[in-house]
Amino acid sequence: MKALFNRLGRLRMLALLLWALPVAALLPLGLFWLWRAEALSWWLLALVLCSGAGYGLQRWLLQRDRQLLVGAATGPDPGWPPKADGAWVAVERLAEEAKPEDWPLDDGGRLWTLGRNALDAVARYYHPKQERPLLELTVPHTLLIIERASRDLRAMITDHLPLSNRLTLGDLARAWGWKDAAERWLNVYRAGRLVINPADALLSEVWGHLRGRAYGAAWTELHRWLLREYVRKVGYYAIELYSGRLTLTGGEPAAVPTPASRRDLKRAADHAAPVGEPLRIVVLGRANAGKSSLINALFGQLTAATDVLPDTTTGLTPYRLEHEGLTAALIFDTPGCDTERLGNKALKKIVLDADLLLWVCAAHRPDRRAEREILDAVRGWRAERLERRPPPLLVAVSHIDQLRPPREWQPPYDLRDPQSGKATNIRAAVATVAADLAIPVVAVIPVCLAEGRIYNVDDVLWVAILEHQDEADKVRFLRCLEERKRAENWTLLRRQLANAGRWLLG
Ligand SMILES: Nc1nc2c(ncn2[C@@H]2O[C@H](COP(=O)(O)OP(=O)(O)O)[C@@H](O)[C@H]2O)c(=O)[nH]1
Ligand SMILES: [Mg+2]
Repeated sequence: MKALFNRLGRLRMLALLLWALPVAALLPLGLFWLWRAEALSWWLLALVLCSGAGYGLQRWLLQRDRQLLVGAATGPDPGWPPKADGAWVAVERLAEEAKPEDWPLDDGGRLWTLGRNALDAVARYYHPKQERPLLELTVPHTLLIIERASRDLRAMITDHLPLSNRLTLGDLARAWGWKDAAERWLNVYRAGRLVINPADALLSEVWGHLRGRAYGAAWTELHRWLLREYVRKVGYYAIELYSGRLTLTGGEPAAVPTPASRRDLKRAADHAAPVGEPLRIVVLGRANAGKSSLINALFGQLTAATDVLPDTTTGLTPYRLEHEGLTAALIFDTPGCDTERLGNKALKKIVLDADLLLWVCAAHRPDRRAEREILDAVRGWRAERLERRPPPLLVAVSHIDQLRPPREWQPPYDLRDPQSGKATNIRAAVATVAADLAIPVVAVIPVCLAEGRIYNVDDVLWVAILEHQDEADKVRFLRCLEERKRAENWTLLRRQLANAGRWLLG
């Protein structure tokens, strides 16, 4: 205060005071007038009410902003393979631990460390044996993660924070830095005011205190949100990268068929224009269960699933399957998995290359022990590959027309409320198959596949297949990624070598 006084000079200070005095006098004069008019108590009441309402409104706005921030949290991607679950847990833990007091926003170096910690948590999860797993990341990949995370964070901030398009992080930090200086000046002002008007000063003191606290809380909240989102975003893209979904060359991995599918499409006599990678649906089951009949029934007409010779090496016979609402698909007929024509090794390869499995089980053949053993092995193979999603599995129970009484066949049958002996037996068969094969009842569909007696295929089985298409698409995506990454490594290496050559020769 003294310094200011000296700097401005006495006379200048006097001029300033004279200039400000009439305005400053308005407050005490007004209060005096209110007192004279006996309206001071009303004015005080209005002051209390207005302050209260203003405070309430501000609280509400604050809460609304907080809600906005809560809604704006990055979550794991539903298309990730099971292996990513653990990595996401690590990222979430790190995000929860990020405290505003540990990570000031005006220190770029600290923020970089926080981002690196997130990368490190994911890298450590995918390479637990490496001493410094972060070194496993190539430079272009690290840059790609940071670029994606920043781009997303920018979009989120623009969408969720009011005025953020005009605010920089520096602004926020600076505003906070000024707070101390401002507070010092405010204290001088407060003390002076207390002398002039004790009642008003007291109220505004309380109000100011509350407001100060509210703003302080909002700022801390915002800071914490930014830190958490930053960690989550970096973690998210690191997982995308490690599960192979983030590729350097970009593009949709399922846009072109894999070499295996290209071969199968040719064998399925599909001469149409080249499509993307087809969905691979595989029909499995014992010999004579009705696998070929099921494929015929799915086609809706008899396309003779037997007139194409099976591949002698894989035992698979591909058909091009088309249906309204289904993406391009190949359906594969297989020899009975209980026969010698389909060895364990071949079966495993078939299962790992499938996006959707249809298991056909005959209702009138009660011994399902062998079938259960094979199915358990299939489930084991599916679960082994954590970096891939397991293909969904549907069971079609065939030969339901041969259940007792065998002569009776008068569909449709209401299985929820069976009215006849046949309906009751079909329902019981579904429950038994579900228990024998350890499959949820909802995934078990009774069908009749005998020529001229096709039942439950068009409506129920097709609906179930279409319902599982989304999941099957995700399986297909990850399956294509592996293929794609293999191809990418070669393409990049070739390009880098060519560039290096040009540089050396140039
Ligand atoms: N009655 C009846 N016969 C069926 C049914 N499904 C298949 N079949 C017959 O069972 C036999 C074996 O069927 P197929 O589709 O060749 O079995 P796959 O060896 O599993 O391919 C054929 O004679 C079919 O007509 C069904 O639901 N009911
Ligand atoms: Mg067959």
